[in-house]
Amino acid sequence: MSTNQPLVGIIMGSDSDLKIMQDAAAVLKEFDIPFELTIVSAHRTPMRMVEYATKASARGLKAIIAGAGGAAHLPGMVASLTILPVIGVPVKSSNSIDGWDSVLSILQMPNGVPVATVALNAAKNAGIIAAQIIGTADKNVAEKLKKYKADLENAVLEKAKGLSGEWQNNFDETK
Ligand code: RP5
Repeated sequence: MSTNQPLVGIIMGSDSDLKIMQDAAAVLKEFDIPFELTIVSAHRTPMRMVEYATKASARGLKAIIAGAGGAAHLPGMVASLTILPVIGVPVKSSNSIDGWDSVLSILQMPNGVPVATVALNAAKNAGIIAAQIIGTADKNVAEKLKKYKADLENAVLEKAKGLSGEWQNNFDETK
């Protein structure tokens, strides 16, 4: 990609979320998509959250990945303040009981204000969704996504082939 203007914003409620959220950044790096990453807390820095969300679109971002744990209000509140797609990452944090609190806080949004919620701690998938959003308008990213999918498929086919010698696998052996 030719510009360094961030297209995806990765935000999280605390630096303690970074060990999970860095997986989203790694995907965007892999797809060569410019991004920014910072801490925005819905509860501890509410005014910063409002400023971030309300200015995100005008600043050129195309999607926001928001991660938080426990009473995880950041993704939903950001979604309420922007027309950009918001991808929510529930984090199993130190203040999360078992992860379900984070999942449900992000998942159970009211009609009209969706957050595209990935699985618990699944920041990698959030990065892939963001890449897919960017890929709708960028053919280089779209090509990388096609290759990524093909690599996933080939990895499984190789594993299946590896099993065939030791285990009965009529499905592949008759091909
Ligand atoms: C949430 O509280 C954050 O997103 C984090 O997951 C959790 C714990 O934050 P710290 O107490 O570690 O800063 O708001």
